[in-house]
Amino acid sequence: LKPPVRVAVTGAAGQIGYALLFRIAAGDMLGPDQPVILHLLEITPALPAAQGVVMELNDCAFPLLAGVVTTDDPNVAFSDVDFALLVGARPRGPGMERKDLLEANGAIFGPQGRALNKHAKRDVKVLVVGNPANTNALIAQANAPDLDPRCFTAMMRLDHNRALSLLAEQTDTHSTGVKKVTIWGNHSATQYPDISQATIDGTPAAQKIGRDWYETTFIPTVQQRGAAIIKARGASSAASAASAAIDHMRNWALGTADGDWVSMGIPSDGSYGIDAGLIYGFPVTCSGGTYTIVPNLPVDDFSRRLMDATADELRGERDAVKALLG
Ligand code: NAX
Repeated sequence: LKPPVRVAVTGAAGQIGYALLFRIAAGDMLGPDQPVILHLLEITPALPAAQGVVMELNDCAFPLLAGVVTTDDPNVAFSDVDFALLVGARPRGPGMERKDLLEANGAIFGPQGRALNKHAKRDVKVLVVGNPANTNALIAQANAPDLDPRCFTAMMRLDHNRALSLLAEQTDTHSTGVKKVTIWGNHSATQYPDISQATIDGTPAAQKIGRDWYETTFIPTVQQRGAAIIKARGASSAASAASAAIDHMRNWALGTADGDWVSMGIPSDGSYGIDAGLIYGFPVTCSGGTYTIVPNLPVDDFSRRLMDATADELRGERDAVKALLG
């Protein structure tokens, strides 16, 4: 076994936390030879519930679980962490405008960014799941000036996995046969699920599915899937969100498969005409613990329009939280 690594999870007593922690402790995220010490961050009133989760974690007697720290102090939660999954966020309340939501979350992700800046390992891998994920990641990053900006990422992987699954279902194949799908932009209804480069069992996806289905069914279904889950379940995606978070971190830490890529929300370097610095969903490959944007993909007019629309939304969110970006 390797020496243990420290993995922080915020919102640990929430529904995604409950689906996530047991899989991390079981080795699904970092592999069967990697012990983990979990750092659970919750708000003070939720600490008793978090303690209940710790009791259950202990009751699993996981071979890879090397310790659990539970706290309501980000300075403790992020001390020496190698990985941080920022799940806890302020949900939209009744009558809350988007601007209020962004600001309420700024009050969470600003201080968490500062605590990461002070206490986390210098090569910490941060994944923001809590919505609005891309802009929350931007806020945390802006408040962590001593960390590499590339330490901060946002989750597009649930959208990516949804797209794989929907394409597989439509073509009567398995999601493992679907490659090179990209979710560009914001984790929101403006995201652009792009199959222009995708293959299904080795055949270009465009030859297997109709353009009309792609534009009028596939794209809106992926964009609206979160709302459809809420309608069906009466609660937002939790196990699938946790599974996507595990996939994101595993690929970032351990690499992506040859001949394929994944979608991650990462700081734009200006690639594909996206403003440098925006946390935007790109197609990436990962190796040796770093991610690289897949270069030189062709972008047609249809794609350009949708990629720009979701970038516009992210610019609007960035402007709305300008005061929190230092
Ligand atoms: P829950 O409300 O079940 O849990 C959130 C937990 O976070 C609560 O226990 C709360 O006490 C805690 N929390 C709040 N503020 C905190 C703080 N400052 N520090 C530490 N903990 C804090 O929500 P859940 O269903 O787990 O969802 C969590 C977040 O994920 C939400 O923002 C949700 O919108 C977002 N999602 C993001 C997805 C994505 O693809 N990026 C998909 C799923 C999900 O909707």
